[in-house]
Amino acid sequence: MPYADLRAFLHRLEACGKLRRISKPVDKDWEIAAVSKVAFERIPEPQRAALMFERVQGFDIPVVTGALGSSRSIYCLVLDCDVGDVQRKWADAELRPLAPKLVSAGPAQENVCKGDKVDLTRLPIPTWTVGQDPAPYITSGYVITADPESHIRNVGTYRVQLKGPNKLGLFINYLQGGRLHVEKNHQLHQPTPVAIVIGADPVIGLVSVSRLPQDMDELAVAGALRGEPVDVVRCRTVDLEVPATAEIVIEGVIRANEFESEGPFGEYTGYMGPKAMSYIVDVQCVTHRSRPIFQAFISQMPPSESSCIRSMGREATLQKHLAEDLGLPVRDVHLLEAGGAAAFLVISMKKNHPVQPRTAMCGAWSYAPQFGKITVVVDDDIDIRDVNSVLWAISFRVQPERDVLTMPGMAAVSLDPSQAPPEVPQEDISRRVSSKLGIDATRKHAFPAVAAPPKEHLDLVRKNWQSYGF
Ligand SMILES: Cc1cc2nc3c(=O)[nH]c(=O)nc-3n(C[C@H](O)[C@H](O)[C@H](O)COP(=O)(O)O)c2cc1C
Ligand SMILES: [Mn+2]
Repeated sequence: MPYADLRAFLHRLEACGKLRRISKPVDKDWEIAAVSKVAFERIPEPQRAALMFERVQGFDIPVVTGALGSSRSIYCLVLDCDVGDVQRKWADAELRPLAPKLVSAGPAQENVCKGDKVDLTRLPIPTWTVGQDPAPYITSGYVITADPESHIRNVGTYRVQLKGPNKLGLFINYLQGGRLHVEKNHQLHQPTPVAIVIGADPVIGLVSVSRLPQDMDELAVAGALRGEPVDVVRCRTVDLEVPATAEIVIEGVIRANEFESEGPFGEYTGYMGPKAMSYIVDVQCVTHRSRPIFQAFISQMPPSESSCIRSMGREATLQKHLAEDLGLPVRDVHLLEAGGAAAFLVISMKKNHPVQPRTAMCGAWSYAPQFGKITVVVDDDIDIRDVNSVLWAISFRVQPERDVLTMPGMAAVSLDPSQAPPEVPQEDISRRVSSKLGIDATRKHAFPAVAAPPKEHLDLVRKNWQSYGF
């Protein structure tokens, strides 16, 4: 049974012991960020839970963080599958998307505030990097736009700065789906209708943070992932549709060809992302459920919820591309969380031709140009989720002159602070171009046997482990 909404999923998390309710009153302007961060650092990954801040001082709306990706097992609960099935689930959903179903009414519009009644300061939007972010930020908006020509919808999560009771700043980086829609409208000197969804069936959150082909409707992929179409309702003031069971929906328009300073913002790289000249959203309507829940993603320094949810979905779609579309003998792909699930990519393969490692690198770089600034290819005996194992392969299966390549003039990892100092504007072209490093750490010839006690001896000792006094 798919989750009907965010609430149904939170109930499931609670039943699995993966929702922690915090009843102590908290200040949204520093405490939610700090408690979420300490929870991330104190609680080992397998035991991490979503955090429900029930009493946010000055607001009657609770805030939930870590609901979709404070651990891999929570991510798997969203998809309702085992870790080993995540990639298959994504691949199937992309092959057989299921279009959303338009319904005439939904709880997302139980309450409607239009025009003068709109007041975004009544939402408990947290401040994250206190003293550095200029304002509160919505970190888990599912930003919906439509292509002005094809009308194909895009859903993407982009940072949203609170600028006033009915004004937001929206940062959509280059190469992103939503940005293409805005740029097409800019060419025509028209504003871009936008709907920002906060809190919905968690599967919608996962497609929102995942890069899918531009002609693919993320809500249709969400439908396939959940096994039933997503019910959508028409927005009240813009020509868009939103999930019918969303908690909160902000409707507005992105001004045509107007930009305003937005940021800096504490980013997924673990550094402050520079100020940018970003889009301006004039908000004309807010709809919400009765007793809505405000959801936020935990980002900043990896590992974070942001790096967890990005890595799992990105790995799945990249694996499918390399193995199924290109037919390469790729076994596993991993975007290290230390690299914000973007900068550092490792691919394992059962190579049967010496050019395949480089083919895999090029395949990854062309499919996802901003990822894998450092890309390492290893043989399939290496567990690429074990950093030590990867570094072992790099140490002893690589001859730098023969096996390392750099490729200039490639796309940059977004917001990579090694590109340029903070004073260089975000829009500067130098921030978009980067070189790539490829390391072929597969064996190029027969290798000596691995030096370890014979397997039968190790198995015997493992069996009798306690007899050695451990
Ligand atoms: C917490 C979080 C915050 C994000 N913030 C931004 C952002 O501000 N701008 C941006 O371009 N991408 C941001 N992303 C990445 C996009 O969500 C991701 O690239 C996604 O694929 C975008 O959807 P699209 O491919 O349909 O454009 C963020 C992701 C997460 C998980
Ligand atoms: Mn997209």
